[in-house]
Amino acid sequence: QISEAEVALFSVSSYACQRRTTLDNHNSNLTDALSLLAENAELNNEDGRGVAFRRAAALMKALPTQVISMSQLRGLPCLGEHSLRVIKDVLENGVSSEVESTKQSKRYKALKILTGIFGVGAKTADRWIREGIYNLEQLRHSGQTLNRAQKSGLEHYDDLNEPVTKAEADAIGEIVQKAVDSVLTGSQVALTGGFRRGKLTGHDVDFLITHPEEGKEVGLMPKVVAWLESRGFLLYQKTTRNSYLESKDGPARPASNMDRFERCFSIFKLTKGKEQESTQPEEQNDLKTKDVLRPHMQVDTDQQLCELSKNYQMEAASHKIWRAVRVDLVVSPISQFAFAVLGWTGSKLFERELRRWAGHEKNMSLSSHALFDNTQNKYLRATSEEEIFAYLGLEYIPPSERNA
Ligand code: TTP
Ligand code: MN
Ligand code: MN
Ligand code: MN
Repeated sequence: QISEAEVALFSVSSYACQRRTTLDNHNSNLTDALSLLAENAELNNEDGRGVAFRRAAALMKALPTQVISMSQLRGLPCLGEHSLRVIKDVLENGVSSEVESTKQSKRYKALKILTGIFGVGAKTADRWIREGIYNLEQLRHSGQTLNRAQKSGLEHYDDLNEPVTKAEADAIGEIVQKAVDSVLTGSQVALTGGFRRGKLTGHDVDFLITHPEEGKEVGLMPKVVAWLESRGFLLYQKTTRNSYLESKDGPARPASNMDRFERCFSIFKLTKGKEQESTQPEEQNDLKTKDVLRPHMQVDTDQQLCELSKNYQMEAASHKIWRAVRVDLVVSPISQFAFAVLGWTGSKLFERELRRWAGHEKNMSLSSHALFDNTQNKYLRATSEEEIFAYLGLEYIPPSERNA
């Protein structure tokens, strides 16, 4: 038993954008539990609950040591009744009963599997579940109409659910740089997203493309995509025009340079190993069933067949010389580049908290395009992330400490 006096109390700011959150998490038992409940809430379209659990998890990630007693949490922000109950359960019993029952639930498992398909969101997954579809096998046999993204997502399901490594992100970065150099000299490519924050793996790779001369970036995305496509680097792509002017989250803006933000959701075909210099990805080695299922093999039972099929799939996977990787490409004019870099570096909660801070504490509107001061009724120009933090009255937090 620890006495009151021995307990170390924490002092933590209430906005995640005021805190330094590295990848060094001393409370992963607690943050895993809270993150799972956040995810479950999001999968059920309960956004308010989702944010509450995300904030609680982010707060626990920012603590400098491991929490051992509830009394240490006294006075901390962001911890609601529900989150405290979950934390208490984990501290006292090693696990949270709510987390365990959620993990076991048929609905949660199905939502995870179905939203694991690129192009499938919580709403589509919910509709399928109501129609009795709980897994990929049932989906494949259901006769459901899938859109182009979902077809691609289903086809590359295993690859896309396999974490992307930093080495793979760098290899793709080289290809993107080459594409961009080829279509417009002087263009710049920046790695954003989780990899910019120092994460060792990610669910995708995010790039921001710009050109130092304002206006030169116009029309760049279709050219980059055409270059990549003609060399067989893309398994899927969907390019979207900038919709900034029509969007509700940005301030209304008269300038015309705002409708130039373009973005491309893609699936890359990444050749494994060091063959990256070759601009033409080689065709997959066709592994024939006979290589694994040799003629002399007797298959008597379903279990044997299942075992052989598993071996075959493992063999096939190990022979495959390429993998599918989700890649996000965004083109920004240089005048908005600092805002775009800040907006695309994440984490998602850090971004959400920056915008909340700007609105609630500074009467400003922050987006990935601009910062508007509602008091002075003007846009605040910036060419670096440091300037944006300064406008917001925040201490500069480097990307590696934005892992809220
Ligand atoms: P993600 O790629 O979704 O997340 P991540 O890179 O932090 O983590 P992961 O390793 O799982 O890929 O998003 C990266 C950032 O991009 C995120 O901070 C928010 C921003 N973003 C937008 O601005 N608009 C969007 O529509 C999306 C999806 C992301
Ligand atoms: Mn530490
Ligand atoms: Mn990412
Ligand atoms: Mn992304």
